[in-house]
Amino acid sequence: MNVTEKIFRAHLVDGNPVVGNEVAIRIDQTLTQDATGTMAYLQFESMGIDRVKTELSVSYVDHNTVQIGFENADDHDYLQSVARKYGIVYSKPGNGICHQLHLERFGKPGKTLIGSDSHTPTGGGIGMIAIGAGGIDVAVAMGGGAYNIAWPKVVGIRLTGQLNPGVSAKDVILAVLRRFGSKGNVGKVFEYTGPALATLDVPSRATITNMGAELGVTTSVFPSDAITKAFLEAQGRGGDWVELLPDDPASDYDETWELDLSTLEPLAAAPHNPGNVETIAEHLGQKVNQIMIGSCTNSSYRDIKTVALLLKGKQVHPDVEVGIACGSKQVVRMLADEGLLGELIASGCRILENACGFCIGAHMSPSTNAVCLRTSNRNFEGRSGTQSAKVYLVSPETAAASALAGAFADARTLAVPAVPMPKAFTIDDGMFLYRESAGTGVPGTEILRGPNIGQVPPGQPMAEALAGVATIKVGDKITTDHIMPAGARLKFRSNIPEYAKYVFEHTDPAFYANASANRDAGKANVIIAGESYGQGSSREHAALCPMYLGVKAVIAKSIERIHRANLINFGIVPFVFANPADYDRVAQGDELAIDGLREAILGSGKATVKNLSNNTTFDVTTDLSPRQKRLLLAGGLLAAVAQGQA
Ligand code: MIC
Ligand code: SF4
Repeated sequence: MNVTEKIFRAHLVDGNPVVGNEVAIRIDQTLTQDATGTMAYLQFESMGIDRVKTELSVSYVDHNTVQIGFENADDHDYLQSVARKYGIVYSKPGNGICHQLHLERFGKPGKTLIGSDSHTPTGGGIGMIAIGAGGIDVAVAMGGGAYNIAWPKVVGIRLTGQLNPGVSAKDVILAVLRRFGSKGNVGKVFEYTGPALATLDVPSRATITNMGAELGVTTSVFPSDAITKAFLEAQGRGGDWVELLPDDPASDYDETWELDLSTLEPLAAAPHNPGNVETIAEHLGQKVNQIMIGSCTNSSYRDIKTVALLLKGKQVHPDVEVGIACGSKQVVRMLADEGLLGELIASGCRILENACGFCIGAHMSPSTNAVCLRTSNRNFEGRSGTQSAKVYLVSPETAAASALAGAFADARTLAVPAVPMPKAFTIDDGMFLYRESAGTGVPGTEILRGPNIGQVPPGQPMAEALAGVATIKVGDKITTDHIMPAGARLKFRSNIPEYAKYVFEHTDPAFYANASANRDAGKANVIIAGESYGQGSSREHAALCPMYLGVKAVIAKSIERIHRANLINFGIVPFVFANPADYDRVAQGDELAIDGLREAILGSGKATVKNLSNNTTFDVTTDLSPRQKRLLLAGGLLAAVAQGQA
C-alpha cells in the first residue's frame, strides 16, 4: 500500500474502497477559519450537539482581521464564545495563518483532518490526509459524523535530483502545475516519493501540498520519515511522530510521474490562473510595482528567513512596494529574536500582520494595471482587490531578488543562503485559548451574537420539475472567487442576505437583480458553465448565496470537487452536459425546463433539458451516491438532518 491508502483504510467506516466510489472516513481533527467558520458553527449549533466529538478541533481567526467597522470583530466574539462552549481550541487573530499554525502545533502523521478551507492539504507535508471541505461537512465531522469522499486514484510523483540554490519548493509545485494543469485532476491524490525527499524539509513539503489545491486534487501527501520526525521534535512534539512509508514506492501507484529537481529553474504562474506557468527567464527585467511575501504557501520560518538574509544590509528598489506577512507568531518571534525582523524593516519592507491579508484582497490592493509578484497560491483576476492588476505567483527567493531589482530577477544570480531547520523552534502557545477544555467545552457559555451574525437560510425540497431560466452563462475555469467575491465583501460572510447581493458581482453585475426577480416570480435560476466550474476556494457561500437567490441547478462541462459537494449540500443539482458541445445550445436568458427532475435524481441521474427559447433539447447527467440523492431531494444537508434523512 501507498501512504494514502494506508491512512484511508485505517479510517474507513463505510463503503467499498474502489477508485471513484463514495466512501465514508472517520475524521480525527478539524480546522476552521473565520471567513468560513461562522457559517460552519451556525450549522453545528443547529445540529443540537453538546460538544465536539473529534480528537481535536481548532477555530482559527486569520482571514478577516482588518476590522473596518464592527462586523469582523462581531464574528471573532461569536467564534470565541462557540469555541469555549463546545470544546474547540481558539486561535486568536494575530496568532497566524491556520495552515501554518496547524502544521507547527497540531498536525500529526497518519491522522485525518478536514478543514473549511481549500488549503487544508498543507497538513500532507507531515504525512496526514488533510482535505479541504465545505463548512457544513466540517460541522458534521465536529459532531462525530464521517466525511464522505470518492475513493481516490493515487498518483505517485517521484522526485529525483536536488534543487539548485535560488530554486525552491514553490518552483517544484509550479512545475507540477505546468505538467498537470489546474483542471482535470478531480478525485486524485498526489503522493510524493523518490530519493529527493531526503533533501526537502517540512516547510518545503508543506508548500508543495498546500498549492496542490490549485491542481484540483483531493489532497497531496508526503510520507512521514526522519525529516518529519526532526521537524516535530523541534516543535517539541516528537511524541506525535509515527513512521509512514509506502510499502513499495516502485509499484504502489495508479499512475506515476518523475521530476528531476536539478533541472528546475525559477518559475512563475502568470495572470490569471495558477496553472498558467511560465519561466522567470521569459520576464527578466520586466518592471514590477508590488511584491507581497507570505500567505499559507510561503510564510514559514525557512521562507521568511531566506528573504531576510537576501535583503539584509540592502534596500528594496525605490519604485517597488514590498510587504511581508509571517505565517505565525512563532515565525515572527524567532526572526525578531535573531535580529532579522529589524533587517527586513531596515531594508524598506512593510511588515504586515501574521494573517491572510493581501492574499485574499483584504488589504494591500495594488495600483491600477500594477504588475505584482506574490508568494501566495492564487492569482485569479481581481482577487488582489484590483481588477486590472497582473499577479504572478513566485517563490520567496524570486520575490526577494526582484524586490532589490525592482523588476523580475533570477535569484540564482545572488548568493542564496541555505536555512537549516532549527534544532528547537520557539514555542509560545499563548494565543491559543481553551486548550484545557478542548473536547469537553464549558457548557452554559453564552454565545455572543452581534448584529452581523445572521441565520443559515433553509433549503427547499427539490421540486417535481424544473421550470426556469439560464440566468447566467459563463466560460471555463470560473472560480468561487468569481461566484462569491472576497476582499471588500468578506465582512458579509456571516450575513447571507447581504452577501448574496454580490454573487457574480464582477462577471455579471445584473445577476443579483435578475436572479431575485426570477425567484420572486417562482422561476428557478440555472447557471450554465464551461469546464472546471467552481475552482479554488472552498467557500460554501458560493453555493449558499446562489441557493438563497433561488438557483436550483448548475449545468457545466465539468465541476470541481469541493464546489460540487457544496452544491449538493445546499440542494443545487450539479449537472454536466452529456455532450459538452451542447453548451452552445444555451444562451443567457433562455427559458429551460426539466420534467421529472426528482425522478431523474432518484434514478440514473440522466435528464433531458428542453430549451423553450430555441425549441431544442439536450441531455445532462449527474453521478450521485445514494446519500447525495437524499440530500438533494430533501433540500440540502441541513434539511436532510432535520428530516432524519442525512
Ligand atoms: C482562499 O484562499 O480562497 C480562502 C479565502 O482561504 C478560501 C476560504 C474562504 O473563501 O473563506 C479557501 O481557500 O477555501
Ligand atoms: Fe489565507 Fe490565502 Fe491561505 Fe486562503 S490561500 S488560507 S486566504 S493565506
